[in-house]
Order: sequence, then structure tokens, then C-alpha cells
Amino acid sequence: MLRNVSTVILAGGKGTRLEPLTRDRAKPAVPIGGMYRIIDFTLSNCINSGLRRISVLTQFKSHSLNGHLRRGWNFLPSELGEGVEVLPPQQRIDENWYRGTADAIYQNIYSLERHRSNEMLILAGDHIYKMDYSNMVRFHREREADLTIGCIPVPLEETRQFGIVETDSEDRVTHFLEKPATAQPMPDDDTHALGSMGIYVFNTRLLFERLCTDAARKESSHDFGKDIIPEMISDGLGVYAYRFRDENRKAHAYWRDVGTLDAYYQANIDLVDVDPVLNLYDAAWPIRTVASDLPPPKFVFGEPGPAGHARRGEAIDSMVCTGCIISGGHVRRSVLSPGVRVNSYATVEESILFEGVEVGRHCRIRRAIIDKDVKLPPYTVLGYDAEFDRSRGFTVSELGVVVVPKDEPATAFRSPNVL
Ligand code: ADQ
Ligand code: ADP
Repeated sequence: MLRNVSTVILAGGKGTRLEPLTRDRAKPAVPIGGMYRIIDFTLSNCINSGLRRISVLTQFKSHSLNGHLRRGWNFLPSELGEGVEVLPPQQRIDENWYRGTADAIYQNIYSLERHRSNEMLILAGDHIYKMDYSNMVRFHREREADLTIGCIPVPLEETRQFGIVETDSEDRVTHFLEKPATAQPMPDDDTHALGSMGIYVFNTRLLFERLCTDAARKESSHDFGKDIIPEMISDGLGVYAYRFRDENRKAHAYWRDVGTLDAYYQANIDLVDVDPVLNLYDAAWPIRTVASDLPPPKFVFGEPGPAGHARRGEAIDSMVCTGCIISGGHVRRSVLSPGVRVNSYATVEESILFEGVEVGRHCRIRRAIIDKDVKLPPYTVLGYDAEFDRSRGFTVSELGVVVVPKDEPATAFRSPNVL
């Protein structure tokens, strides 16, 4: 059913609000859930939905993303026209970097035309969710739509972050506003408006026509939400809203645009809930990633300290990846990427530790995100005093999550005078 659909994943946004995690990697390449990268969710959705022709448009800081795609996502048979193809900016049409999301597709139009698809599914590389796109394509065909927008209810106070859609009773979009300060609630829910998930099914031919017209316009920002969609609606084309629902739970589905540090942090912590809405252990919808060849995680009864008492190395309500060694330390409600060490008398709570992080003896870590390969010297305290954390140069999010950047040297962790 999806043979004539080609998929484009926009993976080029700067991700400035995720700094310092995006200091030298693109947002879709930011690690999440211990062993995944953010883009693994969208790519797994594609494979699980039966989509086999996938182009990933990269732009900024794509080295880490390219490496990940090459190592983890090159298993489809290219001789059958299947595969995950990376399209870096080619500057074939225009010497500028992409000016907006529509421009990113327009500048790759020659490569994408080769797919001779009927429909093009446009996705984002920075969303956390599990979705079967075949239902959305089916909806698009049944309505004989020109464009179908994937939609989900969003709280009224967050309309500034989303495209907001109003529909008639047949799901046809009557109004679309990109990131308005206020919006009308949905008829059946007065606390939510209908938000665009930024994912689209277009009829390919029509999409290319609209992109060529848009590209010639000086006054356009060359963006789907700001330009292409509102113009298609005012030109009377068939624009429809497909409501993304969780068929199993009969509830609002889980979907997160992890645009801010707090949203990113929460999406990780959601995964360690005892009964998570987005369940990674659901064999019917596997999330794939690069396979690790590290040894199994190991839990060690730590060495006795000066007072003679040893501590159990343990992790509870947590996800602990391969190659980790928890030796006499205590981990709670946290996510540990491969190769993390937690040493005796250390506590790690509600934290996200990236690959290769070492937590020295007697450290106390709470509500922290610690980037790759950081070695915390013994007695480091993080996440207990936002002012102190800021004074050492660390980023502290609005909701008080402290972030330690990649390769931060041990000298950055001077301890408070009073422990
Ligand atoms: P935003 O997410 O704010 O809103 P945008 O920053 O344009 O929109 O990013 C959309 C996607 O395209 C992201 O995956 C991003 O990484 C990527 N991207 C951005 N600029 C790019 C470029 N120049 N080249 C390649 N890729 C690029 C959009 C919609 C809203 C909708 C939200 C939902 O505009 O209507 O509500 O997504 O998250
Ligand atoms: P990150 O900090 O996001 O982990 P890395 O660049 O260290 O970024 O690694 C991400 C991916 O990039 C990995 O899959 C790795 O194989 C690949 N990679 C890293 N360094 C290189 C390199 N020098 N040459 C080729 N691939 C690399």
C-alpha cells in the first residue's frame, strides 16, 4: 500500500534551545533513552509502517547524525530502490543554506523526483512518538486530499509553539495559523486546540508545483507552516487534518516535540515510569538503533569504606545500558547510556547520563543531564543548588535541570564549601 509513497525526514533544524547538547551534534542525533538517538523514533515508525524509501535531509553539524545513520540504518536493499538515503545540502539550485522547511525540500527536488512517488510523506527528525503512518496515508487517499496534516490536541497555553488548525465537521481545514499567541479551543475540549504535528502527506506533483511557485517569491519565508499551508487553504485546495490517536489506549497519544531542555529531560524521564505511555518494551512496535557490542551491565557490591560498611551497587526505576558498571553506587529514576560507571557512595537520581560518563565516589547528582565522556571527580554535587551550578558555568533549565556539556574538564566541578 505504501509502495508509491516516498518519505522525507527533515533533520536540519539548529536545535538552539537544546544547547549545550546540540553544541556539536544536530538535534536528531541527540541521545535519548540511553541507547537511542532522537531520529530513531521517526525512522522506526517508518520501517514499522512499511515505508521503505526514506530520504533524510541534513544540514547543520551532521557528522554525528551521518555516522549514526550509516552504522544503524543501512540495512534496506538499495538494489530494490529501498533505503535510508542521506541528502546533505547540495546547493544545486541555490547558493544559500536552506531558508526554511519548504526550501529544504525544494533544493532537493531533483533527487526526490527520481522516486516517482504519488505521495510524499514529510516528517520531522526530532519528535518522540510511535505512529503508524499507513493510517494517515489511508485517510489522505479516502478524502482525496491534496494535503493531509497530522494533528494532535495541544494545551491552549502552548499554542505559540505549534501550527494551530481549525476544521469543519468533515476534518477539512478551514483555518491554519502558525504559532499564534491565542487560539480557539476545539469544539469538544475547551482546554485544548488542535495542533499540527508538523508532519504532512502531500500529493507529490502538487507539492512540487507549489514549491516551485514559492521558491520564486521574494516575500516568502519558504516554510510549510508560514507559507505553503495557508496559501493552499486560501486557494481552496483540499487540506485535511488527520487526528493522531492512540488506538490501544483510547486516549491522547504520546507525542513530544523535544524542542527545549525541559521537554527533552521529561521525555527521558517518562521512559522510566513504571507504566510508561510510550513503552519501549512493546514487541509489536520495536524502536531500532545502532547495536552495541559492549558487555552486559554489571552491578557490584562496592568496596568497604573507612567505616567498614560496603554498599550495594544498585539501580531502581531506571534504564541501564550495556557496558555500565554500578559499583557500590545508588541509581534511581535515571537513564544510563552505554559505558557509564557509578562508584561507591555515589547517588544518581532523576538524571540522564550519556555514554562513558563516570560518577566518582561520594558524588550526589540530582536532576542532571550529563553529556558524553564527562568524568565527575569524587564529591561532586550537581542539581542541588541552581545558583551554585550556574556559577560553575553550567546551564540550568527553566525547571531547574542542570546540564553538563560534553568533555567538561574535571576542574569545572569545584565542590561547595559545605557538603
Ligand atoms: P517547528 O518545529 O517550530 O514547527 P521548524 O523549526 O521549521 O518548525 O522545524 C520543522 C522540522 O524541520 C524540524 O524537524 C527541524 O529539525 C527541521 N528543519 C527546520 N529547518 C530546517 C532546514 N532549514 N533544513 C532542514 N530541516 C529543517 C513545525 C510546524 C508547526 C508544527 C510543529 C510541530 O511549522 O506548524 O506545529 O512543527 O512540532
Ligand atoms: P556524539 O557526541 O553525538 O555521540 P560522535 O561524533 O562522537 O557524536 O558519534 C556519533 C556517530 O558518529 C557514531 O555513530 C560514530 O560512528 C560516528 N563517528 C564519530 N566520529 C567519527 C569519525 N571520526 N569518523 C566517522 N564516524 C564517526
